[in-house]
Amino acid sequence: MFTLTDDERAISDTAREFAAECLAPNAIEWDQNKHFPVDVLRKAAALGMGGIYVSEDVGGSGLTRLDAVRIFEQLATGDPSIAAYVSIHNMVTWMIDTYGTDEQRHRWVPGLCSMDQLGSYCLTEPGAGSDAAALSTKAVRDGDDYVLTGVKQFISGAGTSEVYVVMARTGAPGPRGISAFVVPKGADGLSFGANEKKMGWNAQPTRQVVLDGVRVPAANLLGNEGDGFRIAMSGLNGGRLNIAACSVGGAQAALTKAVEYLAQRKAFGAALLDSQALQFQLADMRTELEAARTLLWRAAAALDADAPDKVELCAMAKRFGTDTGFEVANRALQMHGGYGYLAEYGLEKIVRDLRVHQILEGSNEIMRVVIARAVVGS
Ligand code: FAD
Ligand code: 2MC
Repeated sequence: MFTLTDDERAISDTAREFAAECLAPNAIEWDQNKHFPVDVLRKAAALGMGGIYVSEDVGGSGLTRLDAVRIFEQLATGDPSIAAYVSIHNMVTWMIDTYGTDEQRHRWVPGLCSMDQLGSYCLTEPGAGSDAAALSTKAVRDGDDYVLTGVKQFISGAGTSEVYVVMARTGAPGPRGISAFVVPKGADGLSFGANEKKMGWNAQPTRQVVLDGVRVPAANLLGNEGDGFRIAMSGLNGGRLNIAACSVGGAQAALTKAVEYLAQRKAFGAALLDSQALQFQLADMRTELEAARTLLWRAAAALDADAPDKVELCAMAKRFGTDTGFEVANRALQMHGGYGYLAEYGLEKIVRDLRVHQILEGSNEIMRVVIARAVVGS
């Protein structure tokens, strides 16, 4: 697992080169102008990144979760916000590929893999975030259709995306009363809130998705009635790994910048890099990132193998990778002194982008809930 084959190395190198050429040079400007670079996303898709672990018969790349975390780490060295959106899009695409009928797969997945159509994942509501099974958006069967009514909160890509996977209640309270639907952008009654003003992740939109009697054919139901929560959660296992990979990649870029900066910055008659106090900090940052990466690869291998402990391993990797990534990036900012606080150095943007990874795709407290349940056996 720790020695990459030539193919695996080539996949990771492709993502790193794409990040260096197409993401990094624009990342600060996209953040400042809140620009969502859909054209650049399509370039990533042309390299196979729109459906990384999606079947090849519908346009996917057919790679592993281990490949995916390496790709997302590399993408995030150029721009964590864009890498994270590509991760969410991949989660949506995988859910339709995995739980859709052949007809659904052929209808929706090719356009998602090419990123001609973007995808959004709609679980959270104003009144149900961490306690996702308490969601109240309703889907009522009416003849050959379902009619969806409710509000989804904080939806990444919303307004721009063409394909929305929406979790809605078709049955009793609790997780087993939830179903998953594919809702296309043009549906009557579907509208979007304002683009939220955020601390980070400014290069991708976050909006409410408002469903006001949205009618979709019953053929848009993914799986069976009542399967929606499990579909949503199984999508998130990989999503959590990818988000942690984005934290590791963002933090690695910050660490690289810190080493370069300390080498050229003089104080007290020498380069700051000569200070052993700072060298020890760099050593710890490198070590902690390597530990996060190692756990991430271990969890990705468990997901690939469908191991019995995959859920808690994904939660551990998400909790540890996102906390470590944020701490390392924040220390790299500190090493830049006042310049770390200026936008043009790119450090403060990485810190702002990585902060939200500790909150979303299941907050790090919820990751502890998941891990603790496995530890105590409840
Ligand atoms: P709450 O659930 O209200 O939690 C508040 C605090 O209490 C948190 O710190 C939480 O960890 C803590 N807490 C809650 N329960 C417990 C407990 N049992 N034990 C200990 N602590 C607890 N959602 C989507 O569905 N799709 C998206 O695309 C999406 N994108 C997002 C993009 C951004 C920029 C943001 C900010 C959020 C996004 N989310 C998305 C929503 C995100 O998943 C939720 O914000 C997150 O799950 C937390 O839910 P909440 O905000 O309602 O917080
Ligand atoms: N993988 C597969 N199945 C899972 C699962 C997982 N990670 N987590 C739960 N399930 C299954 C579980 O096995 C059970 O199945 P069954 O009905 O067969 O028994 C079912 O789902 C219900 O699970 P629980 O009984 O554990 O449900 P509970 O209500 O106790 O909550 C909890 C579980 C707290 C872990 C869940 O609500 C959760 O993960 N909350 C966080 C929400 C979240 O992650 N939101 C992210 C939104 S997306 C986002 O932020 C983006 C940026 C895209």
